[in-house]
Amino acid sequence: MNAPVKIETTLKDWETDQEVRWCPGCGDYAILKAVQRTLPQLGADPANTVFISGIGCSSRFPYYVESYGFHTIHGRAPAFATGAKLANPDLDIWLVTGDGDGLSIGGNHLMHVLRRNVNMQIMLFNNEIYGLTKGQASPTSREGTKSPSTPIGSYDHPARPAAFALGAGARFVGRGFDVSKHLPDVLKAAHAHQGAAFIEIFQNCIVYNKDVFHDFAAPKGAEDQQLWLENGKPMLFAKESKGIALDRDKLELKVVDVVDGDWDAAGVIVHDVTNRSIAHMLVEMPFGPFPMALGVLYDDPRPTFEAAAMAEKAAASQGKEANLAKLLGKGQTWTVDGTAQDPV
Ligand SMILES: Cc1ncc(C[n+]2csc(CCOP(=O)(O)OP(=O)(O)O)c2C)c(N)n1
Ligand code: SF4
Ligand SMILES: [Mg+2]
Repeated sequence: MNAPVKIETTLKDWETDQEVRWCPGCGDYAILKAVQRTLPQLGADPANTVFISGIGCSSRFPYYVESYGFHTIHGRAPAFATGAKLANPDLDIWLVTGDGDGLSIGGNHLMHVLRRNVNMQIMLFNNEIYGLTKGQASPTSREGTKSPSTPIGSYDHPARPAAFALGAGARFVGRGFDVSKHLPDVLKAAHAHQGAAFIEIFQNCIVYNKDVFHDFAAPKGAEDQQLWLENGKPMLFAKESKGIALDRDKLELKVVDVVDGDWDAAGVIVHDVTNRSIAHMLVEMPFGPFPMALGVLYDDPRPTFEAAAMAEKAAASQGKEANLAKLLGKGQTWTVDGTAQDPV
């Protein structure tokens, strides 16, 4: 694999001439801008960058980024992305999926790309609804969600995308939301991670599930409900008046008050992105009693799938000459007598 060549681009270089088909005011616009702003900062090369999506409003994303892209089939972006990565490990791949695409029909595929640790950035736009098909409940819809498929209210217990990713073996789990000014930082951290980097992005579907994240993601006034995690920094929120501590008897997280800025005395823990046990607690932390955990929740790389695949291929073919005829003639062979019409 070659080291990626960094090139200079601007936001404009990543914009396409395609007509954007999202509803006016959809959170997808803000995510698109965040990505288009981040790519130049990464030194990304449009000729080496590929956006691969499934089906959904979110999955229209590749049309709007001036790079290579595949708008594939429902839930199958991970399979296409894995194939592309194996064919050319130098490609910089961004996978775009939705809560329906990635966790309903594509839950199985998403699980495997994560556990295999194929090196790519995986952005799951979570709007807790099927947007494209006019607002049916999705696996992340809250209990009680009224929708065309759940007219009296959903009684399913919702999946938590970040918990799913961590449980599937992801070595990077990040979270952000559409209009957050910190989203590019989460994207940059995901890009720096070697391996499958999973980012859950809360996205406002203003038509079918308006403002479901407003309690922590409203453009103004919700900051106190956001816990932005930074490696090596204490877990503080609400203007540093509160923090997250570990209840050592129950082995669970709790919210504590911080008096006079003395977070240490309050027992607030310092974020260590490599601590998998704490990461499991952070992804499960219920919003309401707790703030929403955002930023880089977990980041602890291990060797990637394609590196292992390339190494095995190189070892298996070392000192050998490629000979397809020999390969096909190897082992048991048969001579077939007769014909289909007159079998022996
Ligand atoms: C095989 C198949 N089954 C069902 C559909 C219908 N379908 C299209 S998009 C979608 C759900 C998309 O939801 P999500 O991934 O959350 O994307 P959003 O539109 O919310 O961004 C469904 C069920 C389809 N296109 N193909
Ligand atoms: S239906 Fe919802 S998710 Fe889809 S484009 Fe409209 S606002 Fe966005
Ligand atoms: Mg959705």
